[in-house]
Amino acid sequence: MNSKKPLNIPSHDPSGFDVEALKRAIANRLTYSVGKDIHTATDRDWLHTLCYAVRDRLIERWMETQRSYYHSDAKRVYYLSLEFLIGRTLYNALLNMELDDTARKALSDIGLDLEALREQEFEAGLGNGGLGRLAACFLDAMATLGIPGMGYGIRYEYGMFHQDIENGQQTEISDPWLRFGNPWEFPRPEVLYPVQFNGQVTRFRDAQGNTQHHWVDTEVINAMAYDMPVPGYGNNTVNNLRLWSAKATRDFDLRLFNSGNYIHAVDEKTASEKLSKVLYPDDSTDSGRVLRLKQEYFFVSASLQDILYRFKKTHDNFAALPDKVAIQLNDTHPAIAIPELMRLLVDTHQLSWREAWDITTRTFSYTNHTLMPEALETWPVNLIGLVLPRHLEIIEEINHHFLIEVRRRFPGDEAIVSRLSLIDESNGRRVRMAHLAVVGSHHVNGVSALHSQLMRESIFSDFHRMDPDKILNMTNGITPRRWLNQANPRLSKLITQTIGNGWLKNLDELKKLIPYADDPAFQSDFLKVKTANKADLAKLIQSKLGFQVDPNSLFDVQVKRIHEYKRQLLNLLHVITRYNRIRAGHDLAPRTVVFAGKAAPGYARAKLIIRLIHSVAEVVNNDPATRGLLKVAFIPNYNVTTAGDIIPAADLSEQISTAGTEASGTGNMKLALNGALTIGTLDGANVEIRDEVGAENIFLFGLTCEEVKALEHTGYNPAAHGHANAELTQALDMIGQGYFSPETPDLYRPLTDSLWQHDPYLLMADYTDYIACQERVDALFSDPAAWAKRAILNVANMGQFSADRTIAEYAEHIWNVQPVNSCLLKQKRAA
Ligand code: 26Q
Repeated sequence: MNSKKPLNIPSHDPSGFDVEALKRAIANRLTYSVGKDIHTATDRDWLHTLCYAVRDRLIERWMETQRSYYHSDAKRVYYLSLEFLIGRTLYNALLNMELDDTARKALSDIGLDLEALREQEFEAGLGNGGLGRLAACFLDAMATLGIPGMGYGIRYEYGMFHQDIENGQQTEISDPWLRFGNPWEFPRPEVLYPVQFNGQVTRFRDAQGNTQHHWVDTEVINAMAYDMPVPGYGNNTVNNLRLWSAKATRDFDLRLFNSGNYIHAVDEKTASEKLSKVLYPDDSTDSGRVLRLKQEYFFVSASLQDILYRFKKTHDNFAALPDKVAIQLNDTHPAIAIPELMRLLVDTHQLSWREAWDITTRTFSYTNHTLMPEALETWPVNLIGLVLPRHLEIIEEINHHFLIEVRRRFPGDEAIVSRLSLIDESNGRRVRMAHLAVVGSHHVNGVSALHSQLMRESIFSDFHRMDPDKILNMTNGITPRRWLNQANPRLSKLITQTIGNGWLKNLDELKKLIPYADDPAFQSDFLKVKTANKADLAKLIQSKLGFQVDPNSLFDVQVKRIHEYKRQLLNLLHVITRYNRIRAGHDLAPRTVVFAGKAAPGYARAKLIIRLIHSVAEVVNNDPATRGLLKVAFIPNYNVTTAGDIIPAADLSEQISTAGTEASGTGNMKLALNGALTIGTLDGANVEIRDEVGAENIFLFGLTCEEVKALEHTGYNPAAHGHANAELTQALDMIGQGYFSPETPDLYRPLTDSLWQHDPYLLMADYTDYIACQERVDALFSDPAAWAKRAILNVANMGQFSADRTIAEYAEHIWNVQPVNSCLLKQKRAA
């Protein structure tokens, strides 16, 4: 092996892109990879066969892309994220390679159905929600723009839990997505890095009189790489997502096996592999578990070792690191990378502190996704001292240098020193990970214009004073390939027939639809598409929930994690108000209110909200007095796949968070891109959606962020709002007094009590305006042409929210990277 002699291997069979070639590939893969024949192959065998045949067609492009990055010595971007919410891969890969029709034909020749096979695939649900899905959209956009980007994360054995509803209540079931194997991953057993934990730091002076630090007596766990290809759309670029899996070390084996207690030894070995076992299912509260900290360091350490190994293949010192490497921290979850890079440069590679700090701060940048205090990550100093003792020393040294600078800038102001310190001394000593991330990064960004502005004014205002150029805005975006082309084939086809397919790579081309907004023929085609999508969703609701909904009713959709600040309860107060009005004889337009979303398993109030939605649905859906004018459907297990089923069928998109709480939102963009009108507050990216589509094409209501602030200042009295509105009182009384839970009348009292007494998210203050706004929605919906016009204008003006735009901004303003064109392969394929 590995002889210096040139190897002599014939070139591999070319992987053809026509129907006959794909059929032969399927035959080969069924036999030689799956090991079955047509008599024994199960549906899953056929799925895996097809995945392998498709994957084969990615591999040459993948290797060629990686070779071109290497040969051009291009600057690379590494996106470090504890979450990648990828979803299913098969159809995405087919569409991005423009192989969907070929595959459909090849399969149908064989006697198989592509759509049926697609449904068999498990989704890679390695994320909680917005932040994880954003990472997946960014990978798609980087590949599509030809940017040398790579994702690093954890190959969780169990992704986001599966949500079941039993008696109206959420139960969590584990998600063993790898049980039948993952045809998209390439295990790289040779890419294995040791990661240390615990132990202690020893110090000594070397011959030059410098203090050296050794981190010793550690427990070591190996990180093994698994690679997943990330195809760009129609450009032959295939980037890489590298996920780490924990493996016990050999050393571990020998040490323990020799101790004579074989069973105990195997137990210990398994324990060390539990690091990559499961994704933490909390999306807004810090769970504070040691295992979570270990997960963070585990994947950060392996990723940095890998990044430095790749860099050193073409460089013999680290001075050029910031010119060749940009590392983006997706929230603070990977922020421990900052002291880790310092440790590698100073302790392992003997750079001076000054040189190392200069390199580190020119390499990292950090994205903040929340302002909510309970979601800001902090770790007890003692815990870090135990698990990562050398990192704690480095964090303290970073803080020491930083606070000297703070004191120099603000002489005599000890208050600002304690506010800015990386260590919070106020309740036990805790490391503020966000401060570490800000201090160690050259740029920090928020995810919508409003959010970035609030960062400057609130949590990072002192940092902003120190360095006004550090905080940037990079408004989030979504990939139109998955969220329009893949999720909504009917609308995609109509758009492409009308304006060509340039929108897939340049979403601004949707503006060409503007002249059609007033065209009755186009309006009618547009409404037909929407109705067909709604009929599909109605079928899904019938099969999953067992009742009928009317595809001609207005589909009112709120899909997102269940959280008090997102105010699913406010939506429900409208549902109840509507129910009461119908019972009182009002003639209201038919509505189907669709909810979907998961609650964190430990978030009791969010779970109670899910239960209340089901209780209300039970009453409303079965009361003949509603005359079929109102239905409530909670679709279980919201994930990337069900999002793709629901979003294309929405007429109305509920984006109703309390102003100032939702950093950006991305579901708002997905729904508008699919022709839903937004009802929303001026929060997160809703503000920019309004700017793009025009205030006349969006339903805005509620307090603005300034008004919220003012109210909190003057004192807020929720009960006053309650007493001032009889319908609100009535709805709250029904919830609180057991109208929807006659067997347990007090069940929902905690929800209503909290609204009357505290109402931290100001539902009571926004209720009246919300109801009035819903009346405007009804009025417009009664005029289909007027509605269609506004929905078309929403689609036409969504170009700004392509993840391609977002990534182009990061590339220019934060990463300083350029696209690399893999010309070689293009020439080869053209020939
Ligand atoms: C932290 C510590 C311990 C365990 C878990 C966590 C944790 C995990 C996930 C904290 C937060 C998250 C996820 C946050 C998230 O999804 N935020 C959303 O990010 C989107 C993308 O920027 C925004 O559009 C949303 O507004 C924001 O809520």
